[in-house]
Amino acid sequence: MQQLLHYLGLPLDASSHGPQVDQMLAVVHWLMLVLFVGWGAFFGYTLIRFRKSRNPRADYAGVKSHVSSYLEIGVAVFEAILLVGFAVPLWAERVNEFPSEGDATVVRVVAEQFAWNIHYPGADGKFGRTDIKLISAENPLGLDREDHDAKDDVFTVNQLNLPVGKPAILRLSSKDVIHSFGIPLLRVKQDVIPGEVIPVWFTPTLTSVQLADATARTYTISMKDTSNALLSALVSREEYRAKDGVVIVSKDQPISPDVIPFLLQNGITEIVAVSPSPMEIACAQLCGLGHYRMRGYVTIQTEEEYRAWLAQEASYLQE
Ligand SMILES: [Cu+2]
Repeated sequence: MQQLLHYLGLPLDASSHGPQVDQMLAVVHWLMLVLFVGWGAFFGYTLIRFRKSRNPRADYAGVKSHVSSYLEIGVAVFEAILLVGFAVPLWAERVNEFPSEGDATVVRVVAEQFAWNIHYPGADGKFGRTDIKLISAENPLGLDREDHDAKDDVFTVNQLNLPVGKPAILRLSSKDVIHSFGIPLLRVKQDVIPGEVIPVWFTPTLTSVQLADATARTYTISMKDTSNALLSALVSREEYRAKDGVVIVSKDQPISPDVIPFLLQNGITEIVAVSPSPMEIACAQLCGLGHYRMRGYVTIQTEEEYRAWLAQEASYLQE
């Protein structure tokens, strides 16, 4: 069933709790498949069994057997088991068993129409004071730089970086309307409500590089425009050189339609490519006219890369 779900569009899982969510999805889909086939067959049976030619007069007493009631009870019991045995324990772990903040990466995520503001506490690990009156285009969080704790705080817009293998706690809030924070690859989705701070947590298990390797596919190139339009939205996962050694497409670079003839001239007919942003934050709540562009990018790094990135972001503060 998992294979089938992946085939139908279930993305790869890149979080430690993801397998439980996927198992739940698989079990629910099995139940739905059984119900669909079962009730469909039952419906077909009743159409034929109680057809007009065989039953010219209505039977006002109706069915005496209790088989359908027992079936109905059986389905209800199975659904109760799904709920109590699978869904509730899974959800309880998500909302009750938060890791301690000392062992986690803690980040604030402030949604607005139509962007995700990401607030890192900086080296001191403390989030600085924010004030609604200080909010401006340059200061979307309203961070009070006079506040001692705020001096080293770093923020980004639509770019969430996290270290791999370490729990991440995200404190979600909204400046305006209800949004929904969703990262399908991390099996995370949570509505973001103005006036409330709602935490979510997860542990990423794959770095963005590993994810790119896992999701890269081989594409056959040709002179057909349609396939090349698709390719131009991707980046190459490998370097491709001409016969004389000149690089035609570099690794991690976009594949421009202009280079396709050169690739073909050099006997290259297949190219390994991947989405430039394999992991995205999608707003999953219709939040206004710009909802479609409320998209953030997630980069999962090794601990060292993450620290280096944070240090680099912090270095811009001095300038
Ligand atoms: Cu939104």
